Amino acid sequence: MVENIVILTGAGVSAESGLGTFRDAGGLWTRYALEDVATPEGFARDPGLVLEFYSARRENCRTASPNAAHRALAELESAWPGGLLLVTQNIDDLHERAGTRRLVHMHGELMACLCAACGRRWPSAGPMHAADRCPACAAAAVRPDVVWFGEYPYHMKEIGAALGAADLFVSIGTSGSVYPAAGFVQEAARAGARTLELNLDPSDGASLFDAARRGPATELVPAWVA
Ligand code: BJW
Repeated sequence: MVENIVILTGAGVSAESGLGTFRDAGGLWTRYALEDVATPEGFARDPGLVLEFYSARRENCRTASPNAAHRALAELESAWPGGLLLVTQNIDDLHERAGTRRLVHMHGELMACLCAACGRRWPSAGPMHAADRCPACAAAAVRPDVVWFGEYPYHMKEIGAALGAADLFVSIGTSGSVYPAAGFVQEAARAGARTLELNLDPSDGASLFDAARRGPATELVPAWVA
């Protein structure tokens, strides 16, 4: 019997809300070098470029709306009597805006800032500039509160505990190419969970899942939740 569910989402779940994925044709990493905009070294080299990149994504996110997949997951959460944790790799806030409450953003949040000097984090939705100062220590080291390559993702302890207790693990709209998220399917399977992938294309780890359904998230997720 399924009691505890862990759901992992990636950029594919927000694609039909108009937010670009990373590795699909025309995706963000085909237009920007990830070394320049998604690493601490890139930020140190050219903070202005990185802040421009994330300020533009804030603007896109503000004008986007949750889609049928986000809404179906929020409905599942409110109807599900057992344990449920939604782990999103996405930095957008569309799951929250659809009504999901039991979620963690393992790669951080677009609408928040982090001071690279003192570690203070605070909500912030507007454009960011290299001259912006931290409200706590006044350093001009303000960056988006997101997890770049080489940095440690957020909430790993909570995620590990949920995976260890999972009866069902469902991965939605992610290419399975970025660790540690790409390893969650194996972690859940080791704990005895059944595993299901809902994705447009087979992910890098597709063969690791017990079952898979292919198609757009706005069709697959409502059909799975129903
Ligand atoms: C649809 C659809 C539709 C489209 N419907 N589907 C082990 C082995 C090898 C390397 C490593 C390793 N461990 C760590 C590394 C290094 C590195 C890494 O993984 N590198 C790989 C490239 C190999 N990882 C890290 O550095 C991470 N930190 C770390 O590991 O710390 C140490 C540690 C070790 C062990 C435990 C714990 C910690 C940090 C990774 C940070 C990633 N950051 C980014 C940017 C965040 C900010 C931002 O958004 O700008 O996160 S990169 C980017 O990729 C973003 C995403 O969250 C992430 C995943 O992308 P996602 O969501 O899968 O998107 P896509 O575009 O790849 O795929 C979309 C999918 O959707 C496709 O499959 C489509 O088919 C599908 N799709 N439309 C349904 N309508």
